[in-house]
Amino acid sequence: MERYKESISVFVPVYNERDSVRTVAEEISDYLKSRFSDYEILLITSDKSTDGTTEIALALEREIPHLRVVNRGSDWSYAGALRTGFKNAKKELIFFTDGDRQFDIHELDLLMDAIKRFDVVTGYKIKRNDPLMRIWMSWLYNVTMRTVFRLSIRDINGAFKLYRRKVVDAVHFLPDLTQGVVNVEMYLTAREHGYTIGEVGVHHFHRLAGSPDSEIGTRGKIIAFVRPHIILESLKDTYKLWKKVHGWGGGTQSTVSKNPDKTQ
Ligand SMILES: Nc1nc2c(ncn2[C@@H]2O[C@H](COP(=O)(O)OP(=O)(O)O)[C@@H](O)[C@H]2O)c(=O)[nH]1
Ligand SMILES: [Mg+2]
Repeated sequence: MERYKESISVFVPVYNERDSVRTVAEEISDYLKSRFSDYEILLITSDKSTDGTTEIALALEREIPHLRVVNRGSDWSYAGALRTGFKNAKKELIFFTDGDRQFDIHELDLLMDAIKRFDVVTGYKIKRNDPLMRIWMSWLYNVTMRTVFRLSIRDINGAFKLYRRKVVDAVHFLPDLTQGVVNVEMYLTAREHGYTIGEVGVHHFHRLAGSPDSEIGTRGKIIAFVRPHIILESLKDTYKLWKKVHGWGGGTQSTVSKNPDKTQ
C-alpha cells in the first residue's frame, strides 16, 4: 500500500449530521493514518446545528489525533463552510468532502494518483444516488454553469475535491457567496492562473441519516424539493461571480485576514 510523501489537510463541513459525523471522522482518520505521515482533519461546524453535531465534533477533537474543530459561530452557509476550510487548511494538499457518508474516503487514492499530473483533481459522481428531482436539478445547474462560465467540468459541485495549495492561495474569494457556486470560483481561478484540472469518477452513496439542508420535506425515490431560497441564493451567487469575472465592481474583494471565514 503506497504511503504518500506530501502532507494533506482534509476538511468536512458538518451541519446537523449527528448520526454520521463520528463514523465519517473515524473513517477519515483511519484512512489518513494508513497513507500519510503528515496530515490534519478539520471539522467545519456551525452553531446553527440543532442536533448536537458540534458537541460530538468537539468530543472527537479530544479523541482523534490531528483532528480539530473550526466553528463558524452563527454564520450558516455551505460556501462559507468551504471558505473556512480552505483558509484554515495548513498542509500542501487540501481535500474536502461531505459529512453525510455519501462518498468513500478510500477513493482519495484515485485522486492522489491523478494529482501527480494535475494541480486540481475533482471527483465526478459515476452514478448519483439521490432522488430523481435532485439529479435533474443538478443536471440543469451543471449545464447552466458550463454555459455561463464556459467550463467543461462534469460535476461542478461534486464534494470530493483535491487541490494543490498554490491553487487555493491564488483564490480571492468573494466574501458573500453562500452556495456551491464557490466551486465555480475555484475552477475559474485555477484556469485563470493556468493550473491544470483533472477529473476522476467516484462512487456516490445514498444518504443514510439526516436530511440535506438544501431540501424541504421528506425525500422519496423521485421527489425532493430544493428550497426556493437555495435556488435564489444560487442565482444571486452566479450573478456576483459573473460580475467578478467580467470585472464589474465584483473584482477581487476578499482579503484573507479580514474575512469572518478565517476564525483562528
Ligand atoms: N458547516 C456547515 N456545513 C454545512 C452547511 N450546509 C451543509 N453543510 C454540510 O455540507 C455537506 C453537504 O450538504 P448536503 O445537505 O448533504 O448537500 P447535498 O449532498 O448536495 O444534498 C454536509 O456534510 C452538510 O452537513 C452549513 O451551512 N454549514
Ligand atoms: Mg449530501
